[in-house]
Amino acid sequence: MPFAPRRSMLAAMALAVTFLALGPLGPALAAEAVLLTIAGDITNTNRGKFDPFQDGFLAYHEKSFERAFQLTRNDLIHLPQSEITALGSADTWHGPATLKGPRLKDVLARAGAGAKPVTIFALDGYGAAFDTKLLDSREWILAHTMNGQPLGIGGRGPLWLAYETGAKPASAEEEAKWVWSVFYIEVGNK
Ligand SMILES: Nc1nc2c(c(=O)[nH]1)N[C@H]1C(S)=C(S)[C@@H](COP(=O)(O)O)O[C@H]1N2
Ligand SMILES: [Mo]
Repeated sequence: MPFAPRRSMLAAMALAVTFLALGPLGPALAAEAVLLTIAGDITNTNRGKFDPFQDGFLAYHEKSFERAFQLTRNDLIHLPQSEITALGSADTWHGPATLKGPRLKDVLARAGAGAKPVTIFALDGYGAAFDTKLLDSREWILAHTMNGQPLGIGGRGPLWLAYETGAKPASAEEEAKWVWSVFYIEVGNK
C-alpha cells in the first residue's frame, strides 16, 4: 500500500484547505459582501443612489438616499482596529466581552461624513441618534468581533456599537446607544 499514506495526506490537506476557506462554522458571509451603508450628508460615495431592487432590505426599512458609501467586512477589518472590554447592564451578560473593530469616527471619515450628527440603524429597525457632542464624548467602536468570534446575523452582528467600560458595567440608559446588528448609518440632520 505505498500510495495510501500519500492519498490520506492529500485528503487531509484538502480538508485543511476547505477548513481554512470556510472556517469552523461553515461558509461565512463573503468578506466582499457589504456590511454597512452610510448615507446622507457625505462627501465620498462609492456606489449609486438607492435602488429599490438591489437595496431590497433598505427598501423594507423605507430607507432611500441619493448619496451613499458602503463598506465590506474587508474594508472594516483593514481600518485601524481597537480592542475594548465592554460590559452591559443586563443580567444576560456572561461578564465583560472583548470587542474588536474600527473606531466609528474612522468609519465615518471614509464616507467623508465630517463632524455631523448621525442616526445608527439596526436590522431589527432600532435606531439611535447621536449628536456631535455624544459622538465626541466616547471612543465609539464599531465591533465586528466578540471574544475572537466574528459577529454574525442572529447574534449581535454584523456590527455592534460600544465603548470601553472595563469591569464596571454601563447603565441601561448608556447602553441604549449600544446599537447591535448595525447595518445602516444616516449622516446629518433629518
Ligand atoms: N438592534 C438593537 N440594538 C439595541 C436595542 C435594540 O432593541 N435593538 N436595545 C438597546 C437598549 S435599550 C439596550 S438597554 C441594550 C441592551 O439590549 P439587550 O437587553 O437586548 O441586550 O441594547 C441597545 N441596542
Ligand atoms: Mo434599554
